[in-house]
Amino acid sequence: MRFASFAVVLVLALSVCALAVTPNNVMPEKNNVVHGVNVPSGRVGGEDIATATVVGALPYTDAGNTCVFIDDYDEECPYTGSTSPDCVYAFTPAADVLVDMFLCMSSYDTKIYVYENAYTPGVPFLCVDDASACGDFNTYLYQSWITDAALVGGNTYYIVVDGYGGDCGDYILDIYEVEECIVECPPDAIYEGEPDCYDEYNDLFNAGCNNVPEAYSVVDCSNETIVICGTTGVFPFAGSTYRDTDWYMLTLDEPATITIGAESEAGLLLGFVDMSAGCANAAFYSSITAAKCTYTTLSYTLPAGQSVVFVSTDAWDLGYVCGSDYYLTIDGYECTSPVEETTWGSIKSLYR
Ligand SMILES: [Ca+2]
Ligand SMILES: [Ca+2]
Ligand SMILES: [Ca+2]
Ligand SMILES: [Ca+2]
Repeated sequence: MRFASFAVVLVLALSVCALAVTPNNVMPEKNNVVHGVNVPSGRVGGEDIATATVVGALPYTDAGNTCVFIDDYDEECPYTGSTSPDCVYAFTPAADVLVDMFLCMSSYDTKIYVYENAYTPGVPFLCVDDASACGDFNTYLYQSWITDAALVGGNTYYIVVDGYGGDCGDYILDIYEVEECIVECPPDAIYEGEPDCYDEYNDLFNAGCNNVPEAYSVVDCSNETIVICGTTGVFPFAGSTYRDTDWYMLTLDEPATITIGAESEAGLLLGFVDMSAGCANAAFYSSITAAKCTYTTLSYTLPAGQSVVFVSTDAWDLGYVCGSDYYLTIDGYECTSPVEETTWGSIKSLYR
């Protein structure tokens, strides 16, 4: 996978400002700020798997400070080499259940991972270090959020609250049941046509400025309302974490207010990209995030010329599995007839 120079510029910019919203596809470099050791306020979770604190009924919440514990474990997702102290919870659901494990309200750079029934170092059942969607709830300091964990009744899940790099501090752990989110493709929709991503997927399909040569899905303007069904997701590629980015090209003869809307099985980033200077300055005019299973719209008055409607996940969260379905609606994108748009005066001028 090769990148246009624009992507490199963005990565450099992101290392300074990790929260900038961009149409980039590769996870930005993490800045190595450790958020300081907080004053230990208590010892709540268990020290290790053998002494794990038992989680009872859901919803469950607990809070404490990891600095008072010992560093027993670490897992890579995708950062390794952490020396952070950790504590452990154990949960044995009576029946199959879909849950979120939420550390967003914590005050340091957390990491969370889960073992199923046994300690399996190197191959955790689930692992999340940074969930940028936490930024919707708290000052984002790289906290963690496991979404849609499918737990099997009767199995025991060891949930490790850990940290990045060596960081530790106050945490709040919430575990709660969630409903499965399934997005159906509306009737009469057209299909994106990109295969579902997978581990080591090389996204050459409608990857826009994130690939050389550039690639776009060209939107047909002949339908009044356009509905496109596509898929997205997050995947490892060449040692980094990537997301499937989908770039839908619009070409306007004159400025027009376009309304886009989308609903997805993953958290989405949705927006209009300025393509007036090509990929060299591709950046959002306007963007919005859409929580999973929540139809969300955005309007913007685009100038004449080319612009892109961008769809991707809102974070480099491997919990956003490849093949997460979405549908995208585009309203206000109409073909303009050259005859209608041409004044009588200018037509006469053609025959002078
Ligand atoms: Ca650790
Ligand atoms: Ca983290
Ligand atoms: Ca796609
Ligand atoms: Ca794509």
